[in-house]
Parts: sequence; C-alpha cells; structure tokens
Amino acid sequence: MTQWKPTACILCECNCGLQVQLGGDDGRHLVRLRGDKAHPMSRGYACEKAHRLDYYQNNRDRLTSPMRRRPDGTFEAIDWDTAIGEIAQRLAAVRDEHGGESIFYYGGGGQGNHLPGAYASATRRALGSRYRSNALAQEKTGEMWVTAKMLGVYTRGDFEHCEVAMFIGKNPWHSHSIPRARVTLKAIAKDPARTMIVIDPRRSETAAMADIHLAVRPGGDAWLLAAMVAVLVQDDRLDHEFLTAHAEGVDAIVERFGSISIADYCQRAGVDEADVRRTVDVIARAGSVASFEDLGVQMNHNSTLVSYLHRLVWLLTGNLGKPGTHYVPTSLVNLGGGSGGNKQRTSPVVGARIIGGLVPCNVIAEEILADHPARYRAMIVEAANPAHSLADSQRFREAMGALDTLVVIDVAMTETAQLADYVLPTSTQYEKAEATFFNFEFPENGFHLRQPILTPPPGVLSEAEIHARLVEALGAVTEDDIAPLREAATRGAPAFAQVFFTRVMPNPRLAGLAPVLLFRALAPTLPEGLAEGAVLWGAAMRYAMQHGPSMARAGFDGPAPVAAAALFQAILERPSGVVFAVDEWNSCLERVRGKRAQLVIPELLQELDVLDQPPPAEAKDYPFVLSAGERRSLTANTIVRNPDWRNKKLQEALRMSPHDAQDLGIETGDRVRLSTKRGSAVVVVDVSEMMRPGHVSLPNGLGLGYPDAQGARSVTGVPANELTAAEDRDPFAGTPWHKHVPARIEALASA
Ligand SMILES: Nc1nc2c(c(=O)[nH]1)N[C@H]1C(S)=C(S)[C@@H](COP(=O)(O)OP(=O)(O)OC[C@H]3O[C@@H](n4cnc5c(=O)[nH]c(N)nc54)[C@H](O)[C@@H]3O)O[C@H]1N2
Ligand SMILES: Nc1nc2c(c(=O)[nH]1)N[C@H]1C(S)=C(S)[C@@H](COP(=O)(O)OP(=O)(O)OC[C@H]3O[C@@H](n4cnc5c(=O)[nH]c(N)nc54)[C@H](O)[C@@H]3O)O[C@H]1N2
Ligand code: SF4
Ligand SMILES: [Mo]
Repeated sequence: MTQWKPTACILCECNCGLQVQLGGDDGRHLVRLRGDKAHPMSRGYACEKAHRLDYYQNNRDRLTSPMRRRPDGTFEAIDWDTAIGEIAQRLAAVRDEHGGESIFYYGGGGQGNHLPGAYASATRRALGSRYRSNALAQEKTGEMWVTAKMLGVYTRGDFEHCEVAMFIGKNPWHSHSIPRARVTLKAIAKDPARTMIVIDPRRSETAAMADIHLAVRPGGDAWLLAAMVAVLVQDDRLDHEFLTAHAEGVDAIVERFGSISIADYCQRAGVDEADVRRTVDVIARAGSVASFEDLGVQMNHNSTLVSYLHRLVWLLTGNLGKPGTHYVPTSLVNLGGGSGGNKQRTSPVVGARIIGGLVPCNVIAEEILADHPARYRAMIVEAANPAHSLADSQRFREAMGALDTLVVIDVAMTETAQLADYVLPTSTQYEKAEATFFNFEFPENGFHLRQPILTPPPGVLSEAEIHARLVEALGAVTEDDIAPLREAATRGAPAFAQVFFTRVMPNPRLAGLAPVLLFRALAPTLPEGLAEGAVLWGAAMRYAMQHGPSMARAGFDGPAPVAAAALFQAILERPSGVVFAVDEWNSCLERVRGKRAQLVIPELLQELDVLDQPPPAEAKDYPFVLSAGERRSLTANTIVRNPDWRNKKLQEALRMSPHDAQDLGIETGDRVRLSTKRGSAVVVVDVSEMMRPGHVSLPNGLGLGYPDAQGARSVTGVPANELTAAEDRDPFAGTPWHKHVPARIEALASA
C-alpha cells in the first residue's frame, strides 16, 4: 500500500510525471498522487486535476468485452475471436469493393497516449487506408501550414527564460501546454524586469496576472496583429541585423504593412491604439520574446491569417534561435506526420487541403454523406470521441449512421462508441505501457514510456495486440514474416537490427507493417509489462539516423544502430522518463529550411485584403458571441466521464458579464436558453467579471452521458458541439470557429 509507483498524468499534453499509491477495497484505486521529482520535464510539478485521476481509472462506463451492435441498436458482448474475425472480414469487403481509400481512420491518441496511432499505421497499411485525421486538424493545422511555409520546422517558445511572454487566445494557468506552467507564470509576474502580455477578450486567470492585457474584441485578433506588424514596420522597429542574416522578403512586408491604417485597425480590434503602441514598444525593446497562440485564435475567424501575423511579429523582431525566444525542438516521432504544407494533397470529396497528413475535421461528415464515388464507407475511431468533440454533432451522428462499418477502440462506452457497429475495449493508460510524442522541450528534450501500475482486467487488450490481431486476420502478416525476426531478437540487439534492416526495410510490403512485426518479434524479449513499447525501437532508430549529435549530447553516442539501441534500452529501464536530446541554441537557425525564414506567404498577404472589407451587418438574431469550449480548472476534454470528478462549483456554467446579466435580469445560478443557428440548450449562468459584454463562454468536454448505479444515463452540462456548425471554418485549413459562435440568450423563469 505504501509503495509509490511512477507514472504520468494523462489529462493534458504536459504529461507531468506522477507517483501513485494504489489502494481501496480492491487495491485498484489511485488513492494518493504526487508530482514525480525524478521526471526530467515536470520535476515534481502537478496541478489539481492529477489528484483526481482515479475517476478516469475507475468508472461505470468502462468496457470489458468487445461489443457488437444488434439490428435494434442495442449491444451484445461477443468474444475477441469473433470480433476480430468479423471486423477484418467487413473491412476487407469494403476495401475490395470500394478501395482501401474509402476506409477512414480517426484518432490514434489523446492527451496521454500516442502508441495506439503508431500500431494502427500497420492496420491502415494492411487495409490500404489513405485518409485520416485527429484533433490536431481542428486546432493546429493552420499553424502547421504557416510554419511549414515560413520555416519548414516547428517552433516553441522558451517561457522559462524570456524577458517578455505573450499569450494570444491562450490561458496557460488552466490549459498549461508549457511545462510547470503556474511556476513559470508566477515567476514572470513577480519579476519587474519581465513583462507578460495576454491577448484575450476575457480577463482570464492568466490575463489577470499579466502586465498588459489587450482585451481584444472577440474575433478581432487579425486586425490587432496586423496593426502590431504595421507599427513595427511604420516606426521601423525591425531587427535589421537578424533579418539580413536570417530572413527573406523583408521589403515585401515593409511595403504591404506600410500602408495599413493603424488607428483604423486598432479600432476594429476594439483595443486602444495607445495600448497597442505600448505593447509593440515592449516587444521591440525586449532582449527576448516568447509567444504562444492557441485555441482562442486557432478556432476563430481568420485563424490561419492570425498564425501568420503572429509569426511576423516575433520574426521581424528577431526572436528566434536564442535563449528566451523560440526554438526548434526535435521530436522522437513527428506528430504532424510530415512536412506540412508543401506537398499539395486534398480530400477526395470536398477537395479540402490536407495538412500534416490530416483531413480537416470539419469536412469529415460531408465527405461521408456526399453522393460521391470516393466517399468514405467505413471508419476506425481510436482513442478519440469525435461524435462529441467535432463540430456539429448532429451531422456527425448522421454521417456515422451512413457508414457501412464503424469500429471504435476505447476504454469506455463513449458518445462515439454508442454509434459503432463494433466496440473494442482496451486497457487503460495505467494498465499498459504508454507514452506520448508531445516532446517539445529544449535544450533538453525528454521522453517517458510509462510502465503499467495495474494489471488489465480480463476481457480487454492493448491497442498493440488489437492491431496485431487485425493485421494477422487480414492475412497481411504471417508467421513466416515474424519467425526470423523473433529468432533474431533472442540473439540480442545487434542481431535483431541486422535482420530487421535486411528483411523488413527493403521490403515495401513489410516496411509499412513494421509496428506489428516489432510487437510480435521484439515484445517477448522486453521486460514484463513493456510489450507495447516495442514500436519505440523503430522510433529510436529513425531518430538516431536523423539527429545523432543531439542524441550524443544526451549520452547516446556511436553509430546510429548503437546509439538507438542504447536509447531504446534507457527508455525501457527508466520509469520516470529519459532525456533523449540535448540541443544547442545555434542549431535552431540551422534547422530552418534553407537556413532562412520566408516572411512572405503570397496567399496570406493577399488574404490581408479581407481586413479592409466593411464589417458585416449586426446579426440581430444572434447578438452574443459564444466561445464554445473554454478550459477550466476541472475540464479535460472527454477523458474523465464521471461528473463527480468536478468537485468545484459552476464548472459547467455559461459565463456572462455582469452587464449582460443585468440586461437579461438574471443572476448566478439562474437558467437561460442558449441558442445558435444549429441548436439550443438550457444552461446555468455564472455571472463573471472575467467576461466582456457580448461575450459568453461554455466549458469544453461537458455534456457527457454517465450511468447511475442502476444504469440510467444522464447528461451533465452542455455538449458544446450540439451548438456548432461544420461549415463555419477557416478557408485555408478548415479549422472550426468554435470560439466565435453567434448566439442568442433568453432568460427562463426561475425553477
Ligand atoms: N484544464 C484543462 N486543460 C487543458 C484541456 C482541458 O480540456 N482542460 N485541454 C487541452 C487541449 S486539448 C488544448 S488544445 C489546450 C487549449 O488551451 P487554450 O487554448 O488555452 O484553451 P481555451 O480555454 O479553449 O481558450 C483559450 C482562451 O481563448 C480565449 N478567447 C476566446 N475568444 C477569443 C478571441 O476572439 N481572441 C482571443 N485572443 N482569445 C479568445 C478564451 O477566453 C480563453 O481564455 O488546453 C489543454 N489543456
Ligand atoms: N466546441 C469545441 N469542441 C472542441 C474543442 C473546443 O474547444 N470547443 N476542443 C477541441 C480540442 S482542442 C481537442 S484536442 C478535442 C479532443 O477531443 P478528442 O480528440 O475526441 O479526445 P477526447 O475527448 O480526449 O477523447 C479521448 C478518448 O480516448 C479514450 N481513452 C482514454 N484512454 C484510452 C486508451 O488508453 N486507449 C483508447 N483507445 N482510448 C482511450 C477516452 O475514453 C475518450 O473517449 O476536442 C475538440 N473539440
Ligand atoms: S493536467 Fe495538470 S498534472 Fe496533468 S499533465 Fe496537465 S499540467 Fe500536468
Ligand atoms: Mo486540443
């Protein structure tokens, strides 16, 4: 009982290292949790959510048997052989009749688990499935497209050392995304030599501790950021030395922004021109600036344009490649799936731009429901809950109903699972080896393969095992493929590498199935409980071939196969995580494509013209702007289903300004009807000084169904995407406008 077991939190991308004590009547409850000081990235940090992770591990929606939908819509439990056999047969039939391209894959990982997607790549290969997506394609793809064009590499901000920190549509106090967020925020706030700038219509927890809060009009960020670039250009506050050495296109930027009316744009952004000028002055004078844009702008009007303008602000002021600015991390596995915007690919029905290999989430339903020969006919959803998390749930449900086959792989009976033909239950993230590829730190970058702290209950399998069985049932991998590898694995790392490189890599059929081959051949030789880590052998090998020097500085040196074997061993042996890369600041600019930033993206410079169009007429029917999906103290997408886990009041409420509440004659605790063009809901109001008049905000991840002890399901809070529309999306990246939903509010008579 008193033993502390190392693992990590799975509720946001920081994945803070934790130590857990198990207990309770069956010994399977996570009874005590604390930050793990040995974790190289979080170093003992954890927020309030981690302490309530038992609500994830133990809940009434847990699945422990494969389920098959009956014609009447109810589910029956079936055994694994039947489930795998029928699914393989049905998906193969779709492939043979319509082509593997008609089988769509969604998900692959959430905030805490990315190994499922790695193994699923083998199943997709066996099926010939080409199109896929996940949550990144409703938040980060616009930014990815811009970054690919400007730099060719991904960047992050060094908030621990920056003089000026800027957060645009980002509330790290609650949403984190930077390591040890609250420690870092407090350090910046209390240091008079450092400045925190927050751009947010709402006085968020982060805005409240900032030195400068620009309370932009909801959706007004493009004007604000364009005005900031214009001040830099017109007052000649550019870092010419940096730009001459490291950038192309300065003249075109100076010309385009030289004529922008700063006063006019500030007014349209709803921010005082003097405040904007003061902010730009702080940025231009600073020794270092680190900046982070997130959902407040990425799920909003002009989002791709904003991502571009945002990068111009810090590139024109030379804030790349030195401490306290922006760095270029190397990741063990590239989550974006390739080079981003350079290869032009589009989705088969709508013709939407595919960025980072991902079809925009907002077109998926349309691609299924179209009367088009290339429509998607079957879908595998894994570790995601798109029937709840994607725009326009009603239309998404309709699309799921139009599929020939829907397979969901999850731990719980989710909103998406309830629509499936087959639901395959998997071990939780505390019952198997699991990891994420959110490895963005610098100069030391860490990776954490978590060891299981519990055994899985009978009836569930890990995703690795599920995909291996599917690939085998499809006949794509046979014992003849596996046997020589398995034998080599027993002879040690060099022998295994040698056989893998001669038999698998040159063979196009086998190379795409490598994750399953590694799992079948290597897992038997791995320490107990770490079988799912097998696929990381390949990741370590690839990383060693690309980033030898970074790895050598972390202590893994020698020729690539030797260094990779040493890293793989360290990943298996260190239960609190391992530093796999140590970088140098001067490597950042070396990693930029062609070693020079491209300041001009012609399509987006042209798109700037939209900012000069007259504002649209006031929408009389929907006078409010609803931000549908705010991060709060106790929200975590849909990872935790039991509503009891939120032990704080009003976490489910609609936040509204005192001014609007007075107009409507309501108070905190009253109920209102909230309507959009797509739907309507009754919700409790929290009157909050945080909100600007006209702006209201709903939490994300609410509105989940959860059964009581008798099995009767009830819903707590509003499922935000019953109110959002799929066509409201960015013209470049297809990302949704969830933070800017026109809405109407009517007071209801008190109950
Ligand atoms: N507690 C908690 N933390 C989480 C998560 C969670 O569910 N709960 N989810 C994780 C995930 S998946 C993600 S992607 C991140 C997201 O992290 P954030 O992007 O920080 O989260 P949000 O609260 O959705 O949005 C941030 C801010 O955008 C503001 N905003 C709304 N409209 C506008 C606007 O027009 N302009 C500007 N500039 N700002 C606007 C909102 O007021 C809000 O403060 O959080 C991660 N962390
Ligand atoms: N309106 C609106 N919609 C939004 C947002 C918003 O702000 N507003 N935010 C969006 C954002 S940024 C994101 S990231 C998405 C998140 O939405 P999704 O990507 O759909 O992810 P989650 O809701 O976290 O769902 C994770 C699923 O994984 C399951 N799971 C947990 N552990 C395991 C495991 O070990 N194996 C498997 N196979 N499954 C497991 C959980 O039960 C859950 O069903 O939501 C988006 N939707
Ligand atoms: S939710 Fe909190 S404890 Fe968990 S990973 Fe995120 S910051 Fe860390
Ligand atoms: Mo997200």
